[in-house]
Amino acid sequence: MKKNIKIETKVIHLGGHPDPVTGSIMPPIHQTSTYVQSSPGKHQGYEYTRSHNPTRTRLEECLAGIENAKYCIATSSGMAAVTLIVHSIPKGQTILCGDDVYGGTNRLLNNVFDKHYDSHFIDTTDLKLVEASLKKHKPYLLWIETPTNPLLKISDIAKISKLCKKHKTILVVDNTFMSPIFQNPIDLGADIVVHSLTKYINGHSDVVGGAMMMNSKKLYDDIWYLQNSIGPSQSPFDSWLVLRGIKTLAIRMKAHEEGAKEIVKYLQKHKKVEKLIYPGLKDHPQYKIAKAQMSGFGGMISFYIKGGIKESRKFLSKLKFFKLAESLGGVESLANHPAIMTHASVPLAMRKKLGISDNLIRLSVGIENVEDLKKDLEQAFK
Ligand code: P1T
Repeated sequence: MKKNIKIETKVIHLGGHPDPVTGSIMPPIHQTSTYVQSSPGKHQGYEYTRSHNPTRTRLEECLAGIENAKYCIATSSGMAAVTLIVHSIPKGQTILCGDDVYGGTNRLLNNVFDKHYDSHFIDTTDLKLVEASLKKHKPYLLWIETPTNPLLKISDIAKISKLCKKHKTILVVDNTFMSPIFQNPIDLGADIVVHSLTKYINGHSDVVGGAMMMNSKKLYDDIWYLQNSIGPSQSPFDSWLVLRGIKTLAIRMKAHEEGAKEIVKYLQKHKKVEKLIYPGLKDHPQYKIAKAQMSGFGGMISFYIKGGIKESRKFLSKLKFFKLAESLGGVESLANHPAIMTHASVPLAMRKKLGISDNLIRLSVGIENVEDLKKDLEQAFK
């Protein structure tokens, strides 16, 4: 059934079968830490909420289904999902990672897991470099974001997946920016898909959560073992909130994209914009790949404002509907200054090389009326 139904239907129905006891159409919140056993070891599949919880199970069923995967593990944050995956690598192995990733992912690999693994950061939009690095470093795992945070670079998932298979490297794709509505990395050959549920999937800026989806039972079992041992499982209430948020994911993503396209048109003509980055622009260096592997271009826009830190600060502090805050993907529009906020932990030399400079601004376009959003940007530019 799952394969034949469209994603707009999946987001409403997966994980949502009526409660067998009461018929309640919405799943109950199993706000419990433990479960009564009839005799030692005799239970109904649930022993303790760190290990399993029925509300979390509903969420995991839904998340696996919308990413066309067999298994899902829902975690207490996006970073918890990243941590569990990296932890599953045998000691002494090497990780290859895209050079432009969320600042927290960079920090985790550079400053936390550096005691256990070597990490190399490369531009994964360059397939020759990817192949050469796979040959040279023989990494256990290749981690990519596409589109990247914050520069919206696009990597070719299908081609990278083929290279990874050839070199026996696990390919992980962080799909947070597109959500399963616009991109399904498993279908393109990724071994694991990761999400910060905090963003589009929950969509209402009231939950921090993460998830990973995969088809391999071995990967699932190994990582679930770590989840159970280390403990960053998603709580029942937050699982329920995310399950509720997902129901509108399809219409929200379309509204985010519609708004973003209008804002892009407005920014394109603006004399105070030095450079605009959006995967749906024909002059985006990977436009063709974006068009082929994504079914939408999403709601994230990055641009360089003319000037430097002074102009960025002035613009950002004048915005009214666009709230100046970390995070993205909620119904409300957000603006972010990556160099000072989300990517401050990326080493300065790397930021400079990538172009995460003082005049780079990232927008997460919400689903407000787009004319109001444009007026907001205009008064801040003025
Ligand atoms: O914040 P958390 O739920 O732990 O998710 C981490 C994370 C993972 N992957 C990507 C692509 C992300 O963007 C994030 C978090 N990002 C922000 C908070 C941000 O403003 O970019």
